[in-house]
This record gives sequence, structure tokens and C-alpha cells, in this order.
Amino acid sequence: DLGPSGNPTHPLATAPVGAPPHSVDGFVKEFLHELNTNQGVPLSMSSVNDQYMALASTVRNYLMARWLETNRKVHENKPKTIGYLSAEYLLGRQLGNALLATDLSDIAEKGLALCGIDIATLRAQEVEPGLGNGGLGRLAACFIDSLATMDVPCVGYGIRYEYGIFRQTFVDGRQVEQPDTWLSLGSPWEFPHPEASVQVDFGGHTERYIGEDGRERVRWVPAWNVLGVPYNYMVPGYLNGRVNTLRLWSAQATKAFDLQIFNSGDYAQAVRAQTFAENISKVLYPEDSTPQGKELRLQQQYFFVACSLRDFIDHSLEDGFDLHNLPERITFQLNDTHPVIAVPELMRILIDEYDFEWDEAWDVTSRCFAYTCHTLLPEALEVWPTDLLGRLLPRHLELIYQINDHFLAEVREAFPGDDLRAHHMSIISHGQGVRMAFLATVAGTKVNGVAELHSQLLRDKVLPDFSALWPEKFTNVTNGVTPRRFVRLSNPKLSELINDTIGNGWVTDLERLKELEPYADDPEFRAQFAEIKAWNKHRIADLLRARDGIDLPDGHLVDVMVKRLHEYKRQSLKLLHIVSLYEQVLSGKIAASEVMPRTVVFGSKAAPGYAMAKETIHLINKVAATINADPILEGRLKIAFPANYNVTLAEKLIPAADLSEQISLAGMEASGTGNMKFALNGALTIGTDDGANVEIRKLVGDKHFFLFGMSEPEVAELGAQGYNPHSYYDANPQLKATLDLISSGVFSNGDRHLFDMVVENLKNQDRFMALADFDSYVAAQAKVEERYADQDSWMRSAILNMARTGYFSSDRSMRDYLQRIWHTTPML
Ligand code: GPQ
Repeated sequence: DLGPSGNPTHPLATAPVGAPPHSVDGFVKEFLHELNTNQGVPLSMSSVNDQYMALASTVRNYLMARWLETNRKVHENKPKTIGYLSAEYLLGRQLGNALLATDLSDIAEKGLALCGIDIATLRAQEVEPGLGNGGLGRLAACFIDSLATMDVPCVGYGIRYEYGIFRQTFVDGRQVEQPDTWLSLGSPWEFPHPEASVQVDFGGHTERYIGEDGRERVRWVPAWNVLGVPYNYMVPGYLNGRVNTLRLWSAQATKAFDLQIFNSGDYAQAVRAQTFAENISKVLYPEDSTPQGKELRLQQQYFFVACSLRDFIDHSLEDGFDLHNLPERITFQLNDTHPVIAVPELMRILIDEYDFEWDEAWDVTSRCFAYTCHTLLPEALEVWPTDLLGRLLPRHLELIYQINDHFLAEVREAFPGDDLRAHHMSIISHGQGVRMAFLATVAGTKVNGVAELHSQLLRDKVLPDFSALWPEKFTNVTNGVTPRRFVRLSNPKLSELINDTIGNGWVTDLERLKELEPYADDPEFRAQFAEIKAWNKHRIADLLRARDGIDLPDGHLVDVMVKRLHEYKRQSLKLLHIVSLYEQVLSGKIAASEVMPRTVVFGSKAAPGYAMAKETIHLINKVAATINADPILEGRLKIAFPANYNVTLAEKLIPAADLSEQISLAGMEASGTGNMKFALNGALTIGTDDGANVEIRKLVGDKHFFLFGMSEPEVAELGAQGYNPHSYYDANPQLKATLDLISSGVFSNGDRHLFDMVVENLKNQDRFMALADFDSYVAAQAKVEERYADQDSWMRSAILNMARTGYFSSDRSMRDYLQRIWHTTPML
């Protein structure tokens, strides 16, 4: 028996675990103790990694008492919990956040200095866990931070990928992917619990039999299984004594595999089988907003969801909970469709394992889940072929068919005679497979989009039949970002200025930034704000010099476009603007002296299989190399593309930005969250009326936002008319000159065809209408330059951007989920 043991009534067992004293002395003692006992080295012989590991366990020890206390209270009060199911968590570094949450930053710095250690060196030693691709994974990390800070019981469930998002390098301007070996130097933030492993079954077939009660029952006879080993991570609330849990599952071969090693005599074969099992949590699929239809991906999805449900249900049963009341205990929030296989899994558990009747099981299941959609791209909606699903999860496929039968009966009742509608709404599409977004919509108590425009388009365009059937199911929760990581930690100087001006309440009540509005008119405050912006620019310049050998010029407007490389996000439009400037100077249409000094920073990874995205990266790098090396624009235009953009880099880069590029084709970006981080750090946005840009612009005001491009209805209309990019190329001499310059070979050593893929696509396909928005974009950039020339006016707008975007705290998002979806109030 590997279950809990010991005598829980012994007084020592219930004594509170103390934290080390909150003092420099106490900290140093604890640190040296950890160095000696955990790393097994004296200070004099310790490596930077030893010191980092000891520092991490020191901070952990301060959090431990709170974690135990949180778990004790949860155990005692059994509050309703949020089970956040997400295949991705893009956490970023842990150390800074843990120090902040425990108010130990200063103490640690002083204590380490006494030991002759610069804390910055140890901070730099941490490798961030890149267990996500982009916005969706980072959102999950912000949400669990906010829930902990708001004292809401939540368990984040996900996968402990051995290799996270690839490390990006550039070779001759082309992206080359390297494995992300984030665990290689040890992982001081995780707590493995192999004794709490759960078994997950796969494959095989189903059998019908008559149960003891005389009813027909189904038994799944799986063909193979793996173990899910939980690794717990602390999710500390900000200065509130709460520490929630993130539980990430790692796949391991079961005993059956081990036995084969002894029995089969074929040692090599047995080890291969083990490798096969452990492949499941080996690597994060580097796909963003496009689904990966691979069997291993479905294995990952079912693996973590099955582990998580089993984990929660077993604990609930141990607590004496009746599964009929499961919806009072938990809401499982489905972070996009990746965890939606949880729906038939819960049905299977209730029906096959706990003898529920169909209606009873469906009643419980359909009250346990809620679904968040993060996209509008039709190709991004997951569809699993029925043969693949049936081979891997035969029982689940049967249950999905049954769910669909019940659902379609409801549709036919609501819309009698409308067979076409039922056909459109079917969860299983013949020829395609199981439409996971439909399954999630049918099963979820609520379905939400991630920004107002997105939720509206989700209702009207992606799921119109469903919103007609169940209008009350649909709601919006606009995304948010955690102010702890993305202002307080990432922008310490600005945080200090805000604290000095309005106090420190804003860190957990971000709307209080409004109190800064009057200071936009205060020249003294503006000067301080501008000084901080300049300091942040020097900070990133120092980092990029050391990290990438990139030199950033002084005194430039810093224009930043950081996000995954995707055609719909239109990095190519930004590139056309740059090339157009260069072309105008080369051809003498404007003098170099007329170009406002500007540094454009790109940061972007492309999915390894996404050829167009990779070619766009290649082109950006070649354009950057050419322009940066050409004396003609020296001191006027600089393009920096540091490789391997990640959370750690974002934290340094975003505070340095003057201009935030949010230029997706309207109707394509579900929300965006980078847009919020930039505005909160006092950058102005140049953006389309897309995603959360719409809400940002409404809040900051038109005067402080550079809007350009077609609106979503205009895009739809142009699409309906038949969009022809070539007509824009033909009609617009500057656009033509720009594209022709790329085809001239100046960026490719005379090779006129190197970038045909990108250029021909823009001229002839241009699915995301970059050419149609080109003029409007260039005009908006001219306005940017005009405004930036008046620094007072610019800084005023920058301050107002910060003061007016407190709405975009993920604390507010969590309040909205609590009210509109989870129907629970913060407790404990
Ligand atoms: N998003 Cl479907 C991802 O990062 N990955 C995905 O697979 C999907 C969506 C993003 C989306 O593109 C952004 O607009 C959102 O701000 C973000 O999710 C969080 O909702």
C-alpha cells in the first residue's frame, strides 16, 4: 500500500510547519543549510548551479508552510475547486515570482551579498520551463497565478513535457530548432509523487456483458497502459499566504513493461516498449493555433486528462464525496479543445465503473465542464479521425456516438424537420471525424471566447447553430495578464514610481492605475516616466549585446513585434513597411535624414513544419542583415531579431517598447495578450480592430492608439467580393516597388527567387490581406512618427495607456470566470 500512512493524530503530526525567519540572518542560515545538505557542498566549493539550486530550495522552504496550510484547509473545508485542464503552461522563470510572493526579494539579495554572491547571476541560471507554445499556454500560467492570489482553490492539470518548446537558433537567417533540455541541470521547483501514480489504458476493444443487476454493461478491454506520475509545483499567491498546486503528469512504463524485461528474454524489445510508453510526455508539439493530427498528440491529450480525472475523483471518494454531486466540487475548465476527451472519459468512469445510468451520468458530466475557445481559424479546430480515435480509445468513441445521438435528438426536437441543420451540427462529421469543439460545446455548461469581438464572432460565425439552440450557453471573458509578472517583476523601476505615486495596492487591484491619469499632465512625472523607459531600453540593450551580440542604438523609437510567426498575425506587413522605407531611401524618394530613428525588434518562433512561417523568418533576417549593414540608414533604422523569444526575454523587452505592433487581419486574432502587456508598460499600440485591441482602444481612447486597416465586416465584404492582391500590387507604385525590391535580390546576394514563396504568396494569394491594409498601415506609421517627434505628447499618451488598461489584469478575468462560468466565490 502506497497510500498515506503515519499517525495523523499525533500532536507532532498536526503541529504547523514553521517557515524560516523572515530576516537576512534567517535567510542566510537556511541558504547555507540547503547548500550543504541538498547540494552537498560548502559555499567555498559551490558552483553557480549549486547556489541557484540552494536558493530555490530556500525560497521553497518559505513557501512550504503556506502550501501545507492551504492543502490542510482544502482538505478540511472541501470547497469547490477549479480544475484547469490545459495541455500547455508557459510558466516563465519561477525564482523571481516566488521571491515576490514571499516578500523575500530584498532579504535574499542582501543575504546572498553577505555570502559574496550576486543574486542576478543566480537568477540568470534558471532555465524557464517552456511547457507551452505561445498565448494559450501563457494565459494558463497567468490564470493560475491570479486564482492563487485571489484565494480561489484551483488545481492546474497538465503535462510535464521532458522537452518543452524548442530552442530557436538561426543559421544563415534560417530557423533551426534545438531540443529544450530544461531539466538537465535539475528542477528544484517540482515535487514528484511516484507513489500517487495512476494507470492510463489505451487501445483494445469493448465487450458487452450482463451485470449482477441484470442490466447490459460494457467493459473496455484495453491493450496496453502507462503510468502517470504526478509532479507538483507550487503556485504561490501574492503575499496572501496561499499556495495552490499545479500538477503535471509524466508518463512512465507500467510494471507490465518491467516484467517483460525479465520474462521475455528480449531485453532490447522490452526496453523499446518502455521508451514507447515514456514517449507520451516526451515533447511538446510546437504547433500554435494549428492542430497536430498525430496519434501521439491524442495519446498526450487522453493521458493527462485521464490522470487528472482519476486523481480528482479518487480524492473526492476518499473524502466521502458522492459522485452525483461532483459538479458542486469542481468545474473542469477546458483550455481549448485539447482536453475535451475528458468528456467521454468522465462518462466512461461514471457508467462503466460506478454504474450510473446514462441520464444520470450525462447530468453530472454536462455540469462539470466549461469550454474556452481560443481561435477563429477554421483549420485550427481539432477534428480527430474516427478510425484513429476508435483504435486508441474504442470505448470513448462509442460514448461519443451515443452523446451525439442524444444531442441530435435534441436538435431535431428544437428544429423539427430541419435535417440539414442536424447534419451541420453533428459532433461526428462523416469523412472528417470527431469535431472536438462541437463536443465541448455540447458538454460544456458555458462556452466562452477570449475577447468581446471574438466571442461575438464565435457565436455568429463559428458556432451559429449552437448559439441559436442555446443562446444562454455563450458568454465572453476577455483575457488578462498577471500584473505581478508583467509589471511588478518585469518593470521594477516603473513599479517603484507607481508605488511612490499611488501606493502599492495596484498589484492586486490593477484598476487603481486609473489614479495615475492626472499625472499624465504632470511634467515632473512624465520626466520620471521617460527616464524609466530609457532605463528599460538600456537594460534590454545590455541583455541583447550579451545574449545575441546585437547592438541597439541609443535614442531610437523602439518598435516591437513579438508573437508566434503566423500568416494571420502579418509579420510580413511589418516587413513591407520596413522594406518600403528602405526602398524610398535607396531610390531617393526621401532622404535618410527624413527617416525617424527607429529600432524594430522581432521575436518569433515558427512551427517547424510551417514552411511559409519559416521562410518569413528567413526573409526578416536577410532584410535585417542587409539594412543593418547598409550605411545609408545608419543611425536611422535598425532591425533586431534575437533568436529564441520566450517569457524570460519578453519580461525585459516589453518594458522597453515605445510601440506595440498588433497588426493581425481583423477577425483573426482571438484576443492577443501581448497587446495588454505592452499597454500596461506604457507602449502605444499600432493595431487593427481585432481581438482585445478593440477593447484596449476603447479604454485608452482613439487619440492614444494608432488604428489602421479594415474592420472585420470590411474584411468579410472584401472576401465575399473576391479579394485580388495583385490588383493592389498593380495599382500602388510604392507597394510594387517594395515587393519588387525583395525580388531584386538585394536581400539575397542577387538571388531573385530566394523569397519567391513569400513574395508570390503575397501577390497572388495573400489570404490575410496584407496588401489591402498596406497603405493604411504605412499612413498610421507616419502618424506614429509625427507623434513621437513630440516627446511630451507621446509620454502623456504612454502614461494614459498604462493608467487606463488596468482592466486587463488576469485577476479581473478570473472574477469574470467566477461570476459567469464557475458560479463560485473566492473562499477559504
Ligand atoms: N492561441 Cl487555438 C494560442 O496561443 N494557441 C492556440 O492553439 C490557439 C490560440 C492564442 C490566440 O491566438 C490568442 O489570440 C489568444 O490571446 C491566446 O490564445 C489566449 O487566449
